[in-house]
Amino acid sequence: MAVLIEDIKARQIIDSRANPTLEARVILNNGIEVFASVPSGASVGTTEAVELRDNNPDYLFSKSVLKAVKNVENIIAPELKGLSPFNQGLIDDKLQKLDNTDNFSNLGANAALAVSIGVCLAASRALNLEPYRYLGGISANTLPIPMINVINGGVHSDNLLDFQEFMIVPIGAKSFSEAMKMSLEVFYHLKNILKKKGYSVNVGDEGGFAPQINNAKAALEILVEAIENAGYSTDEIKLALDVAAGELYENGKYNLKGENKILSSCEMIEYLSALVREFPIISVEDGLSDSDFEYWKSFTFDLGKKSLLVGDDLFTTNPKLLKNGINNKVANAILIKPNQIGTVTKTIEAIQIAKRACYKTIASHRSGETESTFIADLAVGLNTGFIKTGSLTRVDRTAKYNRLLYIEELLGKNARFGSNYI
Ligand code: 2PG
Ligand code: MG
Repeated sequence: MAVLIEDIKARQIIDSRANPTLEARVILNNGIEVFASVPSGASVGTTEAVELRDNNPDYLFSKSVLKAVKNVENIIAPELKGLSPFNQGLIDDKLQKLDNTDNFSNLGANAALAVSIGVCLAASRALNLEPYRYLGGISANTLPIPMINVINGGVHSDNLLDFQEFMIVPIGAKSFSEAMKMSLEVFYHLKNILKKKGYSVNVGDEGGFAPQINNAKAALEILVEAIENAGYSTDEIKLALDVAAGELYENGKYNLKGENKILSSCEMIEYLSALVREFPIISVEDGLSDSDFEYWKSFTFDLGKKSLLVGDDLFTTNPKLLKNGINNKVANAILIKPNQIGTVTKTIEAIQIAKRACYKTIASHRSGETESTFIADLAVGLNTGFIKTGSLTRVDRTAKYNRLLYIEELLGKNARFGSNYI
């Protein structure tokens, strides 16, 4: 009997920030049923695929996703019923055609992606394969290097830090589990340092601490201290930043309110370059705004040899925007967020384009998450090299790390770790 999609259901569930989000349930004719839910961002790139919300002010602050739920059940499901779940490309193409726009502004990227991931998971289950194996085949053996967001700022917290994420990157680890162990140790030491200095150790949206520090340099100094107190050197554990500069960009300038600085594009480049010179930073994400494209060229020219320059809002996982960036020698790495583009197929295309151009790839969560572990499998399946999925607290974040620990165990002695390859 051929394995076919029998039905697709959807419902509204709750994300880690108490916002509604969407979960699809894909049912196959052999009795297999899988769930797939989608995350949601707070710092959203202007070119992201559209997350459909109901905008009904009388219900859940306009944030409900009941229209998207209906779109799955009334528009998408009837078209996909009877199709093979193994033809991901055809299904994703159908989703795009049904929507009839590039950015899913009709059906909603939340509706489309939940279905797209659901079909992928159902297909892997039908073949009795783990999702990473289904996605990547026999060569999918490499665990990504985690970029762990231990201090939250920007729109992910209510402190005064202008930059959104301060991450530790345990590149000296020999394995993914060792990377987790090293990072946990730094996390405990960071907590102690913050406590001693009288800061709050409550956490922000992505599970990192959100102390009332008001400048990047002070946060970076504390991170270096935590790494050293944990007994590691800054050769073994590096730092990464997500500036999320689009959130700071006002009238052609970067307004760093916490630091009380208003910087031109050139000054912002100089400021970030100085931080990279002073601290063991190996990656700077969205160091400039996505609307500051011309200066991205000088930024890449100046800093691209010393650091990963990661395009998140800059590329929004969009193959066309990435190609344009590559042609213009802008950035040298891309953040991969499936919900920015709306389908598994387009997500994979973006990863492949990046790799062909020698751009590094980082599989990423969103600041509003669910218990889904799909990006962990995506990172191994597509060998992204890196993953960014928040801190070491909050189950919405640790679910992904725990899934990677399990994949490492499944791979046994075949398991490889990204840092051996950078
Ligand atoms: C980012 C992400 C994830 P958000 O900017 O990289 O950390 O945040 O989901 O809010 O866009
Ligand atoms: Mg970002």
